[in-house]
Amino acid sequence: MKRDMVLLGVVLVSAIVGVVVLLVGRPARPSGGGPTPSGQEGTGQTPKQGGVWTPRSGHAPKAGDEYTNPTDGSVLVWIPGGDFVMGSREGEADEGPPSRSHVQGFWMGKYEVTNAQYKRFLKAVPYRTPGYWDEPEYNKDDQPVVAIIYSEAMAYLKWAKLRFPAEAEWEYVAAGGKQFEYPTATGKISHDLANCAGTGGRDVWDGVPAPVGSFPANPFGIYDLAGNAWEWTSSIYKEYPYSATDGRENPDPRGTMRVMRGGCWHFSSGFCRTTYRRRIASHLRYDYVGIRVAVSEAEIEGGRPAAPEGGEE
Ligand SMILES: [Ca+2]
Repeated sequence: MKRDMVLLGVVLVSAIVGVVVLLVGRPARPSGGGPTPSGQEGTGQTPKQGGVWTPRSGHAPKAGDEYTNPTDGSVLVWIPGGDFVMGSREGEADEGPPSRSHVQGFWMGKYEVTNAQYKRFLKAVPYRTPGYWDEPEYNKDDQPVVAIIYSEAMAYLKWAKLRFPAEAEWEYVAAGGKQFEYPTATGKISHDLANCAGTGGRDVWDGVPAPVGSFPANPFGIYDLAGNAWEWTSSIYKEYPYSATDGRENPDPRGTMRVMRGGCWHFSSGFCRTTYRRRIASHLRYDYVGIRVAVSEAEIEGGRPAAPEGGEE
């Protein structure tokens, strides 16, 4: 069990008083993790299957269709666009005011990016290894890659020809089309539904990340939005209402506070709430922060241009 109680104390106190400044990063340790050819394999229940889609399918993807990104092996699920209410009046002050938001259809990673995938990246692009890369609690192929800073995650995404989900995209999927309070299979939270701090039920991972896909998928067929690795988004932390065009989607990683979503194995389940926003400085490295991928159809080589706004569904 990897617990830095001082760090945990600092972080929890920060959360409680609302001074959410994550001051203490953990440095990466040098290592020489070898590459493996394995792709992305979940170990949990199989969700409802869509079809297999490729840019050569000759038709628009449908909800639940799966596309496998050839570079990194990420399986992505087609999320049909739609409207939803982003934010909440009942959570922290920065979760409101709630506002109606539109999300274009896009592809979202079915699982968190795994260590096996990150090994493929490191084999292709010599790069700094993540923190804890040599430690068996963290470095199994089917665990999510963690302890990477924002710019390292961006380097992975550039190589993979993918991107982060924006905060609005993440929350739209997390709500499950049903305004779920928690981004799980049922909208509730328990150790049968997510890997959060502590154990119980299906959650047998005490203080470590679980293999991706160890819990049931959400209604869109996406795993581990709640818990396991906390997930970087592309969005700079700013007040609501969310607007993709007000500068918060500027990709320059320098000196920014980004939003991460979904809670993690290291924190209690309340942090997994669908609308909970966690700000994190882009240079910080934590052993509970990982990568969720996304891509628009138009960003895939051979994919179709984006549908005009409002004319998609
Ligand atoms: Ca997660």
